Amino acid sequence: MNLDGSIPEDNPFEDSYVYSYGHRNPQGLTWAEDGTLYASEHGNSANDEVNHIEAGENYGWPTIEGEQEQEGMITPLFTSGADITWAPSGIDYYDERLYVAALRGTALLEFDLETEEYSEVISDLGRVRDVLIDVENLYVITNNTDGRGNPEGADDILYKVPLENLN
Ligand SMILES: [Ca+2]
Repeated sequence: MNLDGSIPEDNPFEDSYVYSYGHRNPQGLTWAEDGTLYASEHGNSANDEVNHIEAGENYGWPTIEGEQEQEGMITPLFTSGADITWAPSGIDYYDERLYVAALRGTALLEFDLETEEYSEVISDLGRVRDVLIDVENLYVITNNTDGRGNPEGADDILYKVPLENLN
């Protein structure tokens, strides 16, 4: 949607705000410096996803999920698979990597877009709801008091971590 409420002229479907579809429970959006759009999404049971979003594409739900494939539908860049739940929430981009807050994964996950591998870079904070990266620092905020976590006295907490301390 344009900021004045009108439909962008280059949207993929005529007279429609719809940009992409077949999403199940998307929780976060972020853009790389070149304008590439990414989204995090909860699967129905495990099969969580990180997708590269392109105009007019169908991201599969409810026909396919996780690593399943079908013509005309997009299989995610990354999926937790059928046995692992991340419950991915907020997402941010930095230096060819995606950083994703994981509620059930209770970690900050780093997805390397070049090697297509991922790892936990911050853990032991409980449920992580969102992540934001500025020039030199990464911020994560926990969500242990949402009724699904095990809050401690000081929860919830916003943490600031220098990027140079991540790896
Ligand atoms: Ca999907």
